[in-house]
Amino acid sequence: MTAITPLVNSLTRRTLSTGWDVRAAAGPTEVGTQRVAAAVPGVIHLDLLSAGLIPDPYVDENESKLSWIGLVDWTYETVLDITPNELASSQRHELVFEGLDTVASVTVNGVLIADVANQHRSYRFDVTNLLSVGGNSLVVAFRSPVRHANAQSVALGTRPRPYPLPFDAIRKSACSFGWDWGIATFASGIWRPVHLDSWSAVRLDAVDVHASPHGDGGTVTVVARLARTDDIAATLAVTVAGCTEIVEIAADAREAHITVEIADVDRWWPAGYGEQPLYDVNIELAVGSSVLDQTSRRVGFRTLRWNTEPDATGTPFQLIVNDQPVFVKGVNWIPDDAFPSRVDAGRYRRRLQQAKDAHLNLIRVWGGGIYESEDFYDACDELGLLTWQDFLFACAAYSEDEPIRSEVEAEARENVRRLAHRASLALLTGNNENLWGYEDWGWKERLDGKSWGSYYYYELFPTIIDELAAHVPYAPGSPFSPGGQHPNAEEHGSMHLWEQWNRRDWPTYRDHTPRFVAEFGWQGPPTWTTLTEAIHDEPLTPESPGMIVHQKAVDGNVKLATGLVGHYRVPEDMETWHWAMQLNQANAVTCALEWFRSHAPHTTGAVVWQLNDCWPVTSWAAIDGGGREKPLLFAIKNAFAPRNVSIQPRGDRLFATLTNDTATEWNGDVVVRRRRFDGKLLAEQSWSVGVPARGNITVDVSVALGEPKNAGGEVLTVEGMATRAFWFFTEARDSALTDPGLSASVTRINETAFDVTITATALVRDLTLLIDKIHPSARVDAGLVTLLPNESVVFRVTGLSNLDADAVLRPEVARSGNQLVAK
Ligand code: BMA
Repeated sequence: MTAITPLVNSLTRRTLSTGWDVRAAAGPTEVGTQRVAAAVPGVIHLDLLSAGLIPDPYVDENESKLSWIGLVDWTYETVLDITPNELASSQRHELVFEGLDTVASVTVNGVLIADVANQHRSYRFDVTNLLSVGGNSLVVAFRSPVRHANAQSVALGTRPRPYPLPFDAIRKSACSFGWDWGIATFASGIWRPVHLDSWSAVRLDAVDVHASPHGDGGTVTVVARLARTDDIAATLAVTVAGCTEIVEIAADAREAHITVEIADVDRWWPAGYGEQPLYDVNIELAVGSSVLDQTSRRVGFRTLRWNTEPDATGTPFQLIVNDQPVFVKGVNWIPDDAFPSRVDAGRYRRRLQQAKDAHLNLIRVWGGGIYESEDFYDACDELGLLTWQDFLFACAAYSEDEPIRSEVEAEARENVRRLAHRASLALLTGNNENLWGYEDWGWKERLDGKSWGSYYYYELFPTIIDELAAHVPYAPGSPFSPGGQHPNAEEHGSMHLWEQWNRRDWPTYRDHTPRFVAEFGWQGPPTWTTLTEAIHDEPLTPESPGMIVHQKAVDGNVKLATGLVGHYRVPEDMETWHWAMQLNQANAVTCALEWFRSHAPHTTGAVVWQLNDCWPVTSWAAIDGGGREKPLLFAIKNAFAPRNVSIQPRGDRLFATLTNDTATEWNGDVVVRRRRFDGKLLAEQSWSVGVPARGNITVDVSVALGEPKNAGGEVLTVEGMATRAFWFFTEARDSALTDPGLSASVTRINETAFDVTITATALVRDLTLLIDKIHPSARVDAGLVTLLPNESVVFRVTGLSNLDADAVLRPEVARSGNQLVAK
């Protein structure tokens, strides 16, 4: 028993976001050593940019002109004023860094308190004995991440990776060294908030919360780990849905457990399956009647598992939420900005809402980026977007030696803890493509016995998850096959399909019936506005200097062109080239998604590479670096509509698949018609169909329709039940598409919204409004619409205050496949 009476005032948190400056301390600085005001959280590029010392890294050829920044040591400093009362009123003062990017020493009043080198974890340092009344100097001195990574790579032994710089030898976002869609920034900075926590007696150190439903009710368990300055008895109270449970904590206890039973809870469901009720779990640590520390978590009640029970055709990878199988309509996510500190809650919310509006239900956070922020996960919980977070390892072999080994363990523990309570969290995976790389990319010879990361994926991560969050599903990698099969085996687990983009054409997606596709995709340029805001080449061509800087894929432009020529000729003028490549991107992914979806439940999900971009670039993204929607997003939206019909070839026959991703049966009549492009009906047959809830039916539609007499001038439709699919008997380039003869009328809906009705006199393929060309912030709700002669479609255009029909009808705005064919 301690005799003294400890201070029992509550923890105060002071956020240290002001008064920082930064200067070059060593290295090839091109801005001298002047002090510049620094944003915290932030990174050096953004500080130099706001000081007017560098041009925008995203524009023209600035990327390479700014690469010196990554070779410089940057020192951040501030003065922390402490009042006598502040100093005296708490027993303990701790500096909390939520994130330092990346290699830094931290000094308080001239005393070195830490050397750190991991972007992916937070730090808490006891500075009680270093602070004094008045101004206290706080210095965070970053060292060049490029030089550090190079030195580490030599010290640890260099290992196989797809890009020249050793991103694998430093615990820093891999893509900050550049990627096949990413600018290399080599940023340094205090990229997440900094606080001073002052407290006495006892505080909450780590809190693990887990919500699980059973029957109509639910259980919330809370395990709180405590930090103490004093052995003092305390109480822990947990309140959720109006129910409170309290436990006594003995004076020497370091841990407390509470279970709250709730009689009635509403289940959390993924988007498209139900609502997303969330419950606040409020946790209070008190001594007597004084609350010393408190925190909260938002949880949802759902069960979630992946079925990997081998079946007749292999090993499924099937998501089951609340006992309901879920067809995964997914996208891969990369950092939404190469400087992630400037992505705020609103931007996360907008981006994820765009995903939800495209009927997506899962977001995979790719392992070459970051552990996403609380704002990201909050939005996913609220929107019903399931999340899948990779541990941060991508496309490379990683050392298992110190100092990397301990850093990996620390970051994994912290991030498992941080994310485990999330209703949206559906999966953690060990890495991106490393298991596959080890098998197929010649690593074994290169490594010659050196470690490559298998310890992390097969031992460390499962052990940590078992200890801290046993309810969270885990797979050692993406792709991964359970049962010791080749990691990218089509019949087992998850698969990445890259041959189509890299070497084969997109109709060959139909050569594959994977159990689950976790990555596949096709490149296309950003929207015209995003492209021309960033690239000012004169002339602007696919190969002009700025365009090349903003195309990072190996042989990217060659693959774009070879991937197009089977379908459309490569246009000569830039603006038509831009449309052709965007259209081909959309068509490639449409082909794949409709095919994969038609094979449900053999195939249980498709995750498109990739939703977003981190800067303006030609890439696989559906939403570009300016946040604008590319035609690909409409391809995803159409293919993933809750109810849809598509037509595919299987063998020498054509089949229509009706897919019903709703909870009610879908009944009606569908009519199959073969028509001439001018509309004349050549053959027709109808069926009454009943598509079960969450099910598919596939119908052979070749029956009785006969062979086309003029393949390039006929089209097959399957229509009815408020949906329609088209099948063309030849590639568009070989078809008789003509000028569609478009006319338009515009109706104002409100200050910033219009309905645009477009009518086509001739058959039009993939009619799409490149609406950003009318106004940079305009948006349209649909795209890639095919119309038969004399049909109309209504587009809702928002985000602009004036719109007239002539502007919409400009050929560079109202785009179609016809424009790429018709003379
Ligand atoms: C996959 C991804 C990324 C890459 C993409 C496109 O391998 O995991 O590494 O950007 O392909 O090449």
